[in-house]
Amino acid sequence: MLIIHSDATRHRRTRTELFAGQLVAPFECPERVDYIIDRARAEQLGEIRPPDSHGLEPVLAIHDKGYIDFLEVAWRDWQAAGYEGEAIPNIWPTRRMPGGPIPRHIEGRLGYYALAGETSLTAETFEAALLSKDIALTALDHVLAHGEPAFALCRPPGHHAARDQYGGYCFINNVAVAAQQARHRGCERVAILDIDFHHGNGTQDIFYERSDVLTLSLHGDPMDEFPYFLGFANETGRGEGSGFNVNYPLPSGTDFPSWLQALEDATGKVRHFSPELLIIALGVDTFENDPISSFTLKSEDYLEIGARIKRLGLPTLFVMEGGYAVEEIGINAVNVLKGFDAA
Ligand code: B3N
Ligand code: ZN
Repeated sequence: MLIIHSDATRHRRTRTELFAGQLVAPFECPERVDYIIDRARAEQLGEIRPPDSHGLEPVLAIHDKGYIDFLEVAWRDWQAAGYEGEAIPNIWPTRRMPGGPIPRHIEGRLGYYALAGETSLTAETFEAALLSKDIALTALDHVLAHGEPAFALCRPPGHHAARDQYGGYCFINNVAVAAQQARHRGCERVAILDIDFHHGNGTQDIFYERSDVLTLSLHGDPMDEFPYFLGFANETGRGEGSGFNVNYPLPSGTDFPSWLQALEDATGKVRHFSPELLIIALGVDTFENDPISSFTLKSEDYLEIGARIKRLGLPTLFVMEGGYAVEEIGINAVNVLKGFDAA
């Protein structure tokens, strides 16, 4: 399977993540990609190619221009305010003050455009987010041109990023940008199946009123897990999009047989939708030893996941999302791709 990868994803190395009232070393670190690419090479998974530049147009087909402009200048404005740490928000337009205009001050703008507070913004953030979407779009080019699968080794991840919000380590929604680009290039129906441990809130929100992009997500129950405020089973789409969003919130401790039941239901819905392209938001933070998640999948289970996805018989684009058990992330992510290739 073709892999799109860039060493430049290493340039985003933040020092801080806000967790449990402390600034800790971020779980989302450059080594995640090193382990995956090393494993892909060791397993001779396929050719590894760098991304091509795709510009901003595909991004602006999904994201708000004001939001993208903000990402571009946020670090400069944070520094200009005299702040020395990495940029994190500390006030939001919440229920009792949903707010008027977008604030001028960088603290107000950070709160306006952030959906959560754990993700630090730094000098490299904007470039990293652009590179990540180029990785996804280059892999998409291959799938569309040849009908063959491809793996976009994206970092930072994307599925939490909404039209005008970042958070959960995500800035540009790579799967959404790829899906919209596929629509633009003539695919009538696109399905996005999100198998990361966390609900793909950004992806859901972006396509919530559309029937041309089916979104499905298997994830930790938002009553107990990030992102807490979206991802419930009764969120099924709105208006034209009614019936085109499917959530599978699963309890803490979910094991592979239970997870697989949800996957089987989801793949049945994908089949029924009959998309021309399938995009897998591939997170492996469902792994038993993941430090921030609570499912119990084992490394060999990822082979079976790949095989089940292959059975759909669809042109398939894999896009990397989460996974923080760094030493096993390569084995687990590559097992999905190996399972797919072997089936
Ligand atoms: O949810 C967390 C979190 C939970 C448990 C942790 N432990 C036990 C050390 C640490 C953190 N943090 C909030 C940010 C989560 C972002 C998730 C990103 C992701 O993988 N999305 O798919
Ligand atoms: Zn995740």
